Amino acid sequence: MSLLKRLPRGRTLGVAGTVGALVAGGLILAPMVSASASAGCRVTYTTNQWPGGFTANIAITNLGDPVSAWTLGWTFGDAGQKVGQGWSATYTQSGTAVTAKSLDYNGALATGASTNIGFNGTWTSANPTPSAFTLNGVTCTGSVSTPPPTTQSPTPSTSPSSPPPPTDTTPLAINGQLHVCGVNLCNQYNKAIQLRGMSTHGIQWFASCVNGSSLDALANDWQADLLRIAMYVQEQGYETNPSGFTAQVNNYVDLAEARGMYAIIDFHTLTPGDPNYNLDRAKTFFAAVAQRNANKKNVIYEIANEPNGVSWQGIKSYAEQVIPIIRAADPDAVVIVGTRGWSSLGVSDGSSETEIVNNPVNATNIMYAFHFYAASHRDNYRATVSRAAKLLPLFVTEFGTVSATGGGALDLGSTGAWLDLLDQNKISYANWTYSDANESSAAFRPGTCAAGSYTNPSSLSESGTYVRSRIRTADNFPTG
Ligand code: IDC
Repeated sequence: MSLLKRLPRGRTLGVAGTVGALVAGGLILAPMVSASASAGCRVTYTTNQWPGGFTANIAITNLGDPVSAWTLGWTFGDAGQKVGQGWSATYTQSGTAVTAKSLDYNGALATGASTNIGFNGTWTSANPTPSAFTLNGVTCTGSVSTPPPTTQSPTPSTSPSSPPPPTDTTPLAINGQLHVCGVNLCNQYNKAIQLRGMSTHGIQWFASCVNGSSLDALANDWQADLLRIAMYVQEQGYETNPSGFTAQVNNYVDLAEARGMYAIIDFHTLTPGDPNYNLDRAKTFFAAVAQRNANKKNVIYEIANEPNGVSWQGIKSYAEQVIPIIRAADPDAVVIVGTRGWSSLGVSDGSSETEIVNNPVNATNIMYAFHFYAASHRDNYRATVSRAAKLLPLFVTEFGTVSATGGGALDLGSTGAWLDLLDQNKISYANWTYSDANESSAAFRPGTCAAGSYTNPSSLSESGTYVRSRIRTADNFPTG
């Protein structure tokens, strides 16, 4: 894929302006002998706050010897302050004491190197500035030997804590291991990105459309970043042959990886809609795929396709049982949680994103799924996504250009409005389906997969022609 020409669009959380900035600085005695182990750190803690909530952004600079992993500790000034969803670290809180532990990709900090982490939190009676920052147990006071700037400085591009420039131009090579940062998906350079790609149809029915040749077309002709692997659990899916479907999914992960694409492993629950019906299967399946793919950088886990007929509390309970199983095997992967009302953020059940904002899944590095079918879901759904995109990390793991049946007439006006909204908010998406099913949502005309004619323009359906043209535009992944 080519490196891109559009500048990345910056985005900020839609909350009140910066109200607090603290530099935990000062002086300590510099070591007298330069060869002795030295320690020290500087922390800049900045918050945006609003009644009851806040976002904290924390810049950590290592002023001591290089470290390969770090734990930042601090003390909240008020017992009512609580860490909610965080990014770029694993957070634990006990009373007013908080620790943030580094992840695999940001643990190494050379002398003078900086890294940024953050979290969304809540507060009750007061939101005072925290104090007593420590890095690996050493108090962060700054250092007289290398006078720190008084404000956060950007990480130098030569810093050993920054990954080296990519040597290849595929989406995977450029972006590397992904993580959630605020409401965005971020790459190995801690920059917000949007992934655009296609979902398979049910792999129990359309395996003939997922192979080296079709994925060559997806990576090269479509210039896609992403393959979603839709593994139905019912309807002749996983439940009929767990080991066979697990192997099939792993094979597709490898095919995507070899072509520099990300792969979403979609546990495609649909009917019944309560994911807890499949809880034991989910635990078995995700333990296996997370262990097998732990060292890959291209895997994203989607734990329940479209919960329906189930409360948010029921979905959250399911997520809080499945996510730890994934984390135990593959700690740094992004996990996507389905939402109420067929992953409509609750809207199709008469609810809204508020139920999630007020009661988020208790886990870090997660995103929430939103699905739409452009001919069925229009302005009120778009208004919800516009609002929710400022509060929750969203991933459109499935959308159609057609009606929610997967068939019927296309609505390209509505599809265009949707994709513009997703582009503006850097929300990643996958289109239903990269198949030749005899339904208008399919990207290829019937017979294409048997013929292997994926790059023939006449093989594309009307939907495929439009979606390919949107996916093919330059990505402009930021690296600096
Ligand atoms: C549809 C398929 C269709 C299949 C049906 C039942 O397109 O061929 O018969 O599922 O398995 C979703 C679901 C997705 C649906 C799709 C279209 O995630 O499985 O696929 N859709 O109805 N949510 C909204 C629409």
